Amino acid sequence: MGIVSPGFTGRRRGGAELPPGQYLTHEFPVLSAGPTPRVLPEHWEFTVANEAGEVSRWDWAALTSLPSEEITKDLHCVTRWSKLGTEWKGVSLDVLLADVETAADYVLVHSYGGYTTNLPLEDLLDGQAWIAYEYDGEPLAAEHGGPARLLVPHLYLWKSAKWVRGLVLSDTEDLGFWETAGYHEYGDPWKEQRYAGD
Ligand SMILES: Nc1nc2c(c(=O)[nH]1)N[C@H]1C(S)=C(S)[C@@H](COP(=O)(O)O)O[C@H]1N2
Ligand SMILES: [Mo]
Repeated sequence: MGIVSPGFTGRRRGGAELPPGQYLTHEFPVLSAGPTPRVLPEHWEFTVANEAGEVSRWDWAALTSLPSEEITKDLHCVTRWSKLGTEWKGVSLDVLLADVETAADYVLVHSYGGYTTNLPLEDLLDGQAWIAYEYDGEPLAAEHGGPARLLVPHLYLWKSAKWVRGLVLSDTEDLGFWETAGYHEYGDPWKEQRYAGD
């Protein structure tokens, strides 16, 4: 005879509940819409352009000399896998955007290789997003976005642009690669915002 807990609906593991429609994996699948760009750290740069077109730049030495954080986060991919407790090191977007003058509401994230994704600027602030360059204590592997990727784990993982090269801040919302193809413009896994209109 099984024991059924009344009212139990979420699947729990280590106290964490999975968002609706997700399953747990211990793998770290690679999902890339094209070939893996090979960007050497010495050729890497990250730029932020504000709505006035003013550009701030960081090369690899500048990025890695900024204060970094070690963070542990759950990842939720729209293809339904979730991976819990992943460990990263990176620089908070709060640090990178501190001196950027802007009143913009939206961001289009650009990657080496041409991938783009959009999100509200406020979702990059207040300890919600990082430019991550280590995974599990090692330099971030190229197939997972190395040398550095955006990590914005409270949204579906397609928002976490691998091989990130810059942000363009804007008063209007321009859609990125998957958002243009019919995926949700925001992508909250807890609200199951997979496709436009969800
Ligand atoms: N530049 C770039 N970033 C990207 C993608 C991509 O194709 N290109 N795929 C996105 C998608 S759909 C997912 S699920 C995650 C996968 O990250 P992973 O390959 O490290 O698991 O990267 C996201 N970031
Ligand atoms: Mo994805």
